Amino acid sequence: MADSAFEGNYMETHKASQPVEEYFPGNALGCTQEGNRFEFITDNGVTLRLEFVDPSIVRFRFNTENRFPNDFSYAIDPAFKGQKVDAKLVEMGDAYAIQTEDLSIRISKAELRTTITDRKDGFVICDDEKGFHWQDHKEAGGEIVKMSKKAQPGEHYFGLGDKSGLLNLRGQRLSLWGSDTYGYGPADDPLYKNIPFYLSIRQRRSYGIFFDNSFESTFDFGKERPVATSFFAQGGEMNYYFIHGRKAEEVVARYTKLTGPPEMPPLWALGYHQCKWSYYPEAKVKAIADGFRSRKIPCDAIYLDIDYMDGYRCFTWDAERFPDPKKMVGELEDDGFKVVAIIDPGLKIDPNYSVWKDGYDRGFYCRRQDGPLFKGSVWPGLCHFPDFTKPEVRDWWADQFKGLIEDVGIRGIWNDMNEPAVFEEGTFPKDVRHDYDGNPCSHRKAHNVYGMQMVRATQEGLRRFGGDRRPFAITRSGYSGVQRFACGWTGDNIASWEHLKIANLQCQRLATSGMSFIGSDVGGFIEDPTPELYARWVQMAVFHPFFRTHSSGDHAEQEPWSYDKKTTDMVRKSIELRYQLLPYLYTSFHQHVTTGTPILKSIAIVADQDPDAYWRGAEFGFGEHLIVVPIHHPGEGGRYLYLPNEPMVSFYDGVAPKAVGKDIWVDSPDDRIPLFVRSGAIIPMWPLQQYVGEIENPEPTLHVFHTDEELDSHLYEDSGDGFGYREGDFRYSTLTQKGSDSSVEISRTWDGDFDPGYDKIHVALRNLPFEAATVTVDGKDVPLDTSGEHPGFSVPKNFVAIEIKG
Ligand code: MIG
Repeated sequence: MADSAFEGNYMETHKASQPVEEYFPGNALGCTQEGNRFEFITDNGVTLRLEFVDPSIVRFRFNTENRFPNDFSYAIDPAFKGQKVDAKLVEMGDAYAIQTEDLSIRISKAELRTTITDRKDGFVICDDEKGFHWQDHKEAGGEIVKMSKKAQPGEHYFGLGDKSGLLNLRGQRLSLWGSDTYGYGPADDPLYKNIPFYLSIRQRRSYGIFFDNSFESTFDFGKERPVATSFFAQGGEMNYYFIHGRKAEEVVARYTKLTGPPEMPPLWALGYHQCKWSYYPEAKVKAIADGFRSRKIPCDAIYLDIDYMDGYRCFTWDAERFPDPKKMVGELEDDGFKVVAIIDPGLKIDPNYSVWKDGYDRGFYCRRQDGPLFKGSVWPGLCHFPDFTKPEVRDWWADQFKGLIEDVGIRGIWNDMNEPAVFEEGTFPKDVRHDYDGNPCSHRKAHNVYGMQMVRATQEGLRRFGGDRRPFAITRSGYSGVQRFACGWTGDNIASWEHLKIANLQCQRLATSGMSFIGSDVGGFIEDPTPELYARWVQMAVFHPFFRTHSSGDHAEQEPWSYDKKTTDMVRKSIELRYQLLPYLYTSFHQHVTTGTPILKSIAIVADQDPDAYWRGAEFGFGEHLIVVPIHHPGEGGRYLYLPNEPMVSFYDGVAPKAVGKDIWVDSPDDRIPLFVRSGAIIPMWPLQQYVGEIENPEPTLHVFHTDEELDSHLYEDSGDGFGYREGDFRYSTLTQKGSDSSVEISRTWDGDFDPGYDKIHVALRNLPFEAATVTVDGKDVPLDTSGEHPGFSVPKNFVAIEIKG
């Protein structure tokens, strides 16, 4: 029993001296098949339900009482479509085998242990060690359900949401129990979000495990015992999905589809955002806005933190600080600013506060086990907390947004403290009751989904009162699938170089865990950054889908111009690059939405066949064709870095790196970080704007990076807001470049019939290795313009073929 003392041992901390008894499934008595579903029963009363969700996803559900509880999950996307799979059951002497075209799943008759192999070459993909087992949860009832799989040689683990340590999880043990962790460090765990999904990468093969269980859970990647990767939860079912993929990126995409990608965000939300705890009164908010326009630093959104409210009462305004919010928001809108406001879950207990009173009268607040309402202190003082796991409560919460959104014109809602955080005890006591959408339970089960259900209700409010606008919500906490409802930020970090690095790791990791629309508090929330740190952080965050500076009020100013002129100029230049890259980012977002593919791709995912990439953390892919490498240390005029083993060039000057597939030194001046682009890529960019929509129908420029081979790139266009894109009002172009040392051919096809409104598209040749003698567009000769920064030419918006000859 030596190893059982660590595996999810709830008793460990409480009654360490008591021995823990572990139970195992016993011997299979038989197996039945019904279409995609197989059911095994054992002589020990254990049932395993194995179901093919589609050819690459297999669900495993174990029950120890021969009686499965209601099958309900907040994570699985209701829009996800399974697929029928042709699966055959074979009985052998000591095992059963289920065979599909791709996979063979062997289930041992003793203890129901699973071995998943590739049907074609017999490669063992994933193999149970102890397999399913459990122990009784003496205090709370039910079981601590456990699974141990072999940690295979050469196998590495990624994902698990917002963890702040090394990307590669092999050797780590981490837990999921959403926590408000002000000023967390690299060793702190758990943090805010709860995403029980991990990705296994090994040469030749990847797979993922999604443990859909919302109780507190723990994942041990060979820390206690190097031979085993285990996961377990303090209650509920052993209910997990095995997700197969030949490429690591496919596994992430499939997990993201299973739990649901987000919808397209409003395009402005991909611009730069400025936040502070707090900008008030109105005059201050306007001065900040003017600060951007007068210095010509692009910005799309400005934030109101908790001080806009009347005594921190949600859905109210402080009448002195903001006498006419509608007018203020309107004036900011005229100047291209969208206003985002914060909201917290706790509602102040105050009979004169109508929102609290209404929720109280309707019985919408969480109660303790024996009946009384749960009370906890947050900013407004003692509060009650809505039970967001109840559909009627979510509907009521959504209704509260009429004032902010429809009447005042607030464009986005920032959901804070939704772990949920409570000052006294950190969070709710474990006995607090929740509806869990008609599956009543305690806080032990609902804690990790509470924040997600809050943002779900908030998003509904944005939809309900936002007219034709796409909802924009932000969340601090969440469970798998939360990406359908909100983008996220990584909470209360610190203005330190270590935290710049942590922000890089966290954003990559969250993208690996289905949440690509993610960013950090740029510059750090706590304390104030040096000018150099701030500039380096902005340079990295240009490549984080959610791009927002935020800082706490008790520290220094943190606007792009709060430092010296050199820093302001560098920051401006970086934010300008972000605005120029918006069509590329928007295209990546579309790919994320339609296929689930992540926008940020850790280098281990990009180079999943190269073990040299598995322990790296700095380098990451941004969209289809860019590789970004932040500078993590002060005073560094360059760094060692690794690039995937494929032809690429520097984005800045089109020059090839010294080598790919191994460490090289790359210079990096103060005003930019290393940025590489795959040879053959076509990167769509926009002219500079101070905010999205400043230029009506901006004409894109296609930046063409030469190749001797062939490569596809894409451009997605739609109206930038509203829902027409769902009905085909978009245009998704595929641009194929074929090149040689004396010619380039670009051909184009597209889906959708969106008319982008402009006339021309521009082409910039970034590193043509020969002198162009002729340029032909759709059969007509076009003159080459060599007067600009890059040689180029213009083409009609509906061009289909370009030929350049030397
Ligand atoms: O207890 O609203 O993480 O971004 O500025 C602190 C005030 C509450 C925590 C958030 C932070 C926000 C702050 N909030």
